Amino acid sequence: MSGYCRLIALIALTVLAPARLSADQVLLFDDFDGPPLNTAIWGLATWTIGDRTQFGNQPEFAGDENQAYIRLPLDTYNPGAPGQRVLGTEIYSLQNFELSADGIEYLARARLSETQGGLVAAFFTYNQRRSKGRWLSDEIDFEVLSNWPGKLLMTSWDDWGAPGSDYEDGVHHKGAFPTLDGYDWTGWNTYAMRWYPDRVEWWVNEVKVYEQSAPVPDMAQPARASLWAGGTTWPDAFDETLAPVAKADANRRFNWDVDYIMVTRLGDTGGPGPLQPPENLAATADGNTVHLSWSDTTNTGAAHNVYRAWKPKGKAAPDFNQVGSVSAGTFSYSEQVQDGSHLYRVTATDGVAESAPTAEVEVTVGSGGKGKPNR
Ligand SMILES: [Ca+2]
Ligand SMILES: [Ca+2]
Repeated sequence: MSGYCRLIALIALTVLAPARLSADQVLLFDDFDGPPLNTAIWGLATWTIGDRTQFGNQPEFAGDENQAYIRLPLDTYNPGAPGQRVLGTEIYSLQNFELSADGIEYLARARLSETQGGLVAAFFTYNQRRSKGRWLSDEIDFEVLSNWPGKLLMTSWDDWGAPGSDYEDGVHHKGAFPTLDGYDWTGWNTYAMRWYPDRVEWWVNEVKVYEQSAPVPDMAQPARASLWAGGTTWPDAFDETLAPVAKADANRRFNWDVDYIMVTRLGDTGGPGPLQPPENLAATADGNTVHLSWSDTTNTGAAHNVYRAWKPKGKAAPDFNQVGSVSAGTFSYSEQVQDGSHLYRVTATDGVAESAPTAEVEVTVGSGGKGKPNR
């Protein structure tokens, strides 16, 4: 396709593209309003994590006057490995959610009403794939480490396990562990991870508390929640007093309570609207100089492209070629042209997208007659 035809195609696409005003779309919602766990939505982990937690515990349901919720328990007595591993719980959505242009939000309301150290209570995403003999994982996390009142760990991962992967390398792993004003993980809080093509945001109680532009996962991700015991290889999360016990009557139980989990494909209503055509395009001639002017009240900060047409005899539609552009804040354009009649139109552009064109204006210079191709 010649550049000329490509330009026409671009304009046609611009005109035909529908306004992008999609609303949020809920992809998953579970209010955990009573047993049993909906196994059409959720799986239960059975693997081990760290060096002393076995998953496979059974969630329970509870409620108070305000809400019903699921409890993800951790027992220090594990009948499958007494005195060896505690028995934790992880639920994970069977559905993986694809990243979309306007973002995916993973939202949960949860509490860890415990004061025992060594617990890791997580709301997160995780997926992995096999590549060249390695497992590569993508992940976004909220993690409450019960060793640290008032703090919250937020991390993203991309292709973790690829050659060169290292903690805080900014490519495969990066995170933050701030103390948040007024934050108390022993009470109910909402936790939202917003996953965009160019960044990840972490929101607590509808306030953005952290954001980073790398790493950004790209694999489709399920929603997950878990409670486990940090291992000796993770000193920030480890507490030796949270130890596996050998006898059932010595068991202690801790719970990560989750009121609901919701996954939403975000609409684009939060961003600027699509570019609109400029208005009031007018043309005057002074000798062989054409002066164009227009106004633009809707595209703050946009530049403008100027197009001129030559309409060969017998051709149904004029062929417009871009002849110039002006930077933001300029609403006029002048040029020398050959004798003839010329058609003009103007678009707004932000450097990526381009608006539909204005209505055409015609101006005749010199002795008139048909204009010449402007190439
Ligand atoms: Ca990846
Ligand atoms: Ca609920």
